[in-house]
Amino acid sequence: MGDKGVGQGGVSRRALGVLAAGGAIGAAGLGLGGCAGPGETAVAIKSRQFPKDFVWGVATAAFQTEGAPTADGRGPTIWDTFERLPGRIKDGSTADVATDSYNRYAEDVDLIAGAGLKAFRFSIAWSRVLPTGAGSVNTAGLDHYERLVDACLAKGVTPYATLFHWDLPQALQDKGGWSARDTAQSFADYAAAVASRLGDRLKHYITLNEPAVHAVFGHVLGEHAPGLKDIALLGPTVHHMNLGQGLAIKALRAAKDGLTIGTTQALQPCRPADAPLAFWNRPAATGLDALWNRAWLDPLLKGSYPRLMDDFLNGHVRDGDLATIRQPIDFLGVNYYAPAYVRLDLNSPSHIAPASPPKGSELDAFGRHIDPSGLAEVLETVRREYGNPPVLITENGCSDPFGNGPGVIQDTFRSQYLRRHLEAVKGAMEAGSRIGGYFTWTLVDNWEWDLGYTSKFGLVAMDRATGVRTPKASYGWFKGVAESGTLPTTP
Ligand code: IFM
Repeated sequence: MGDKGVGQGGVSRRALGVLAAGGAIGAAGLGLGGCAGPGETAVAIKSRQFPKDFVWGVATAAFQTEGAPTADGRGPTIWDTFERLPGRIKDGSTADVATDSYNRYAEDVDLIAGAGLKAFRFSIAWSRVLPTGAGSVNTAGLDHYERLVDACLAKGVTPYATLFHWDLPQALQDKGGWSARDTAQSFADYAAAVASRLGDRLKHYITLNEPAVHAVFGHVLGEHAPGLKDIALLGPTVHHMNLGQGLAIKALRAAKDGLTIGTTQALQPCRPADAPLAFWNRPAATGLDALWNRAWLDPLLKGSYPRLMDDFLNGHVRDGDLATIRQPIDFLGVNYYAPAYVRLDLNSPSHIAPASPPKGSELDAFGRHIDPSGLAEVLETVRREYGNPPVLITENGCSDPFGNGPGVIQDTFRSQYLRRHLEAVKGAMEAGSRIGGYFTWTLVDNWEWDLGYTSKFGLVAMDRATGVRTPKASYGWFKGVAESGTLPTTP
């Protein structure tokens, strides 16, 4: 594994995968197919029947699917810039076409409805609504999302819109991006513009998607846009994203009554590597937990930052900020893929270095540890330590083995992965967690950030030359679950 820490330049992509839900590591050499592994993780559940009103859905993001980067006045984003820098994207691709969903949205909605799913989580591209991130609203951009929302409603699919899924308008980045305090207010203004126009029919909002990934991978490790490697940016970026979220929640509520508003966090149990010497690595695990999980949950749900964030945040938190951030939410969105393993690295500014899962762990095609108990663990933490808020699982899924060929259509490994994680969800519900829904990642194989088109998380494969979509076996399996509300014992 890589041997450099968070906050030190040059960390390898392979090492980072275990550090972040949004990161993925190349595992071509592992000889593993998809997400299938050698065994089961025993999760005892009393019943396999989910409540009738449980929300079954699928999640996507604008930059990974829409394409059409200049259509109808869209402004450039940080990912348009980053993907063109040499060597940044594994297969040298861009998302200029992606799944062409800006044009094919109706087909996508048909696929969602055809799978018996009642909810679609997509993201709105900030730079379609405000091409330079602030200032005058681009009506044509909002027209597109109105058409998408109407298409969902016409098919009985409830739209859930994420307002920020990493595609910051480039013009805002040019003024400092999220490390600049003004971006927080611009985000709130953008949220208000969306709700004022669409709030009569778009009722469900998610403010931020996985801000930990954006802050760490984009500003400290340089693996994601905006490609910065400066640990001094961590504190201001974290705080201004939290502040922007608080201001945006207030702005949404001021713009329209009756909205349902949440946030989506990439929660990971942070585990010290190398048992039985794990005690030595425990401070690194505690440190990552503070930075990755608690720096977002604590200010929102408890009104404070973890003490371990003090040095990073010094000088950035003003009087009144914590009250602004602590807004009531209607649900907490939890994205879960794998636990993180870390070790103490005294040479790294953060003292945290990524590490491998324990020997013999079951790994997916990314080298991620397949461990549904990690999902149970984060859900229990949310229940016990954060006042048991209503939760939606807003992402969970796995990739086909790496490659540029067509998607794997007989993807039993995916159904198996989903089934095992849904068992963890059901177990958490039986233990008292207030989980109201589950969105799998994702609908159609799309553009996976720095991995380009080499990883495929979809229930549906796509021929990149023609855009033709072909449902995989997991599409039919998930449809059965959504339509019956019953979790089968197979595959
Ligand atoms: O594709 C990403 C998504 O954008 C954020 N969560 C993790 C997914 C899979 O890596």
